[in-house]
Amino acid sequence: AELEDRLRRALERGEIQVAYQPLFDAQAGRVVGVEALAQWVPITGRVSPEIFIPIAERSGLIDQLGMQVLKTAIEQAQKWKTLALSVNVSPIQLRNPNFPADVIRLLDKTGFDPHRLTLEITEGVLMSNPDQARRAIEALRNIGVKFALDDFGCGYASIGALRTFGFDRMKIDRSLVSGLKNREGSEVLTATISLAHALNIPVTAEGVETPEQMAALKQTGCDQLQGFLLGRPMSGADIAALVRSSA
Ligand code: G
Ligand code: G
Ligand code: MN
Ligand code: NA
Repeated sequence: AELEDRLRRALERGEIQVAYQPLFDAQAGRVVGVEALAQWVPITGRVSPEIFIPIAERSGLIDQLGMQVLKTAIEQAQKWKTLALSVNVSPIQLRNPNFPADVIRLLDKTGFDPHRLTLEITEGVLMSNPDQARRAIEALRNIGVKFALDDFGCGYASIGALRTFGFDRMKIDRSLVSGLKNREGSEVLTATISLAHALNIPVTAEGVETPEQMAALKQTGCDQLQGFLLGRPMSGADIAALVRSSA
């Protein structure tokens, strides 16, 4: 509860920051977008999102946190003109009946092009309350917002979910990418990418850490690459510099 109180105060003071990890077109090698990642760095030392996101989810703070991250990221992305923006959305947020209207209001107020925005969700949300999730996804897709199925291959994400919910992108979990080192792992990865492409869904590979992984992913026709090899989460200013240097 101590951490929860501190998180509540940090949110009130606007102390949750956002880092941006670049997303690269696999063939052209250019930066085509960023993933926004929430960061909390109190003077006592950085707290990992793997700690504070679950706290926010349990304590009812996730709606506020999620909208703060989205607003910060949109305002930042407006300075970049064309880069696509991906933002993570918690299953709890998607279950909130106000979520679609809140996002639409923010897009209206900022004038941000909905087509530049992708919301990343994990399959958990589709299991627990599929009808509510479907309504929220439909309402936002109607105005042009895209949806990515995050962490594919680590849990029980199904082919069914990919089709039924009409995802615009699949993000392959980094555990599948690290499995590339053996033959079985690389066949699973190739099959996963073929599956997405058979459904006309482009694929982003996460957790690309080595040149060998990058080469193998390009070879299999993976569309986008993300990972420490290509770029760590960084400030908005550093993204602008990276775009200038990679243009
Ligand atoms: O930044 P890092 O890789 O440590 O993030 C760890 C986890 O926290 C990832 O699963 C990521 O999706 C999640 N995460 C990061 N930022 C946000 C956010 O703004 N909202 C939600 N719901 N999850 C986030
Ligand atoms: O669950 P999600 O895909 O949103 O997680 C994003 C998290 O993955 C971020 O915390 C980010 O720091 C982390 N991440 C991004 N690239 C890499 C990578 O190449 N290796 C590892 N280990 N983590 C990564
Ligand atoms: Mn993500
Ligand atoms: Na992911």
